[in-house]
Amino acid sequence: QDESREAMLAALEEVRDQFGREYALVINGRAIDTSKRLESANPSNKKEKLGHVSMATPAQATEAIDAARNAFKAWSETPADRRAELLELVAAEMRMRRYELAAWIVFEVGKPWAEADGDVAEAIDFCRYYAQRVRAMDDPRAVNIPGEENSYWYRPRGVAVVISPWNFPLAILTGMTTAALATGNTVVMKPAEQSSIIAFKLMQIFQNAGIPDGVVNYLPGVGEEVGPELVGSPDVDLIAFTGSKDVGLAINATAADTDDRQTSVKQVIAEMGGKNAILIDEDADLDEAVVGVMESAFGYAGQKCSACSRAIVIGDVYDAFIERLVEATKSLHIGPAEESGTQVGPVIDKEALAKIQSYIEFADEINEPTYRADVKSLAKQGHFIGPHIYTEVAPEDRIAQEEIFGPVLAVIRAGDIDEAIEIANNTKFALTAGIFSRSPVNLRKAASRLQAGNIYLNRGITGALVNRQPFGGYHMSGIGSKAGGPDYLLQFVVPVNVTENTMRRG
Ligand code: TXE
Repeated sequence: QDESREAMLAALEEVRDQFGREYALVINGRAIDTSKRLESANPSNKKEKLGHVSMATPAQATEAIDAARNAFKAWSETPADRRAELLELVAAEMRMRRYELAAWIVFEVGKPWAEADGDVAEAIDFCRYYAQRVRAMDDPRAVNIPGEENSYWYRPRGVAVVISPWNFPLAILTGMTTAALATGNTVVMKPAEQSSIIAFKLMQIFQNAGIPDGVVNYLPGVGEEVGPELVGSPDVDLIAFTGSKDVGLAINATAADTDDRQTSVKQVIAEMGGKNAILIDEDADLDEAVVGVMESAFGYAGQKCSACSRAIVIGDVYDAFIERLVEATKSLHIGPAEESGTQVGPVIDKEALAKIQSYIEFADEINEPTYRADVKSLAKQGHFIGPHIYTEVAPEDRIAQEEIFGPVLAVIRAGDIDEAIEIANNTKFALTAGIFSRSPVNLRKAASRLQAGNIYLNRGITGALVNRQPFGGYHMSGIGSKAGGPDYLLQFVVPVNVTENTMRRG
């Protein structure tokens, strides 16, 4: 414990010494500066500038796609075992640089220590798991029937564009990119503007591992500016996106627009938002429920797609639950992400802060929150807004329907388990859900009827371990199968069946 604390403190200092540097695009292994630069800032301390990142132009997006296209043949013919080996080298370097990478996540996206460390750990898990899966896919299963041999082969789709969000700046970018690379595709990475330096560190690690030039390209840029070229280009075969519903739907529409330039129908994988509910019934262990709801709602200031933004309380435990939840929330330590004791840090930037505040102003008009943390002093130095708990919320209220992506929890009453499940299912999202109960009947009803891709019984609803809880939802929460699961890689390839008449075998 002390050792990792010392290591983290040292890493934070080392990373501070690196502030102020310039970061260029990397296309075909070459660093390319551009005239437009974005300054990356520390959300915990607005005055602290972390560095300048070149922003790509649409023409450079085309260049990056061409580089990936030119590198595709050799990479797709690289044996799966070699591709897997390179990903394992990537994982090894991440493990060696674990504290440095976590420190960058603390500074660039305001994630407290433990969660930043978890982000790095998840990135390592993705590399190792996809390396293992692609090896398993590589031996074509021969399904023999007399006189015939059938075998299954996988072809990579081609050039993949990966567009990632800032809230899991290393894990999600790594997961989507290594899934594409493991299966023989080549990649253009377009990281979120707010986490481009972390993405640069990942690019460095890919290069250090020996992934050939052009196989993966680093294209920081403003989504609205380079997005149309990245998504519309006829030389792009797959788009893997994680981010907001609105952008995901726009990408899906552009990708479907197959004018006569297109050479393939693009595969789109989109992980989008959530409006996730935890149910608490009369048989719940209230202390467990309070911790589970609080951590899922206010961890990383509620900036997780899997976060709990609705607590649906059944029957007469409602008052007891709220009383304990408010007491526990009051004890949360709110502060700069770089301080070891911080449990709730800032939100990502002033635009996010303004969006959350507009929801709070709207909610205050209906009823004052039962609890509102006071962060006045912190708000002078960073983008801080503390946990808010609204009670007696109507299921159709905006704060119970729309994704706020901040530390705002709506508590809703329900008469019984059936009504609670109906309320939980009544949003356009279907990402995560949970229940705290010791009633086998209610647990079974929740597991069989809640509409969500990931359901948790008697524990928090964030945190999906790679290979244990493949992650992803449906309805407006996503398109495609579950990251970190066995089927995920199948979206990046085309299965090919080969049938041989063995009677003719020489
Ligand atoms: O999203 P944005 P953010 C969701 C989360 C929230 C949102 C927050 O619920 O709604 O993402 O992340 C690029 N064409 N999830 O603000 O704005 C942009 O540059 C092409 C759910 O980052 O959608 C960035 O790289 N690209 C998820 C990326 O899209 C465009 C987990 C995401 O930006 C673009 C994490 C355009 N027109 C966050 N406009 C899950 N379900 O797992 C922007 N971008």
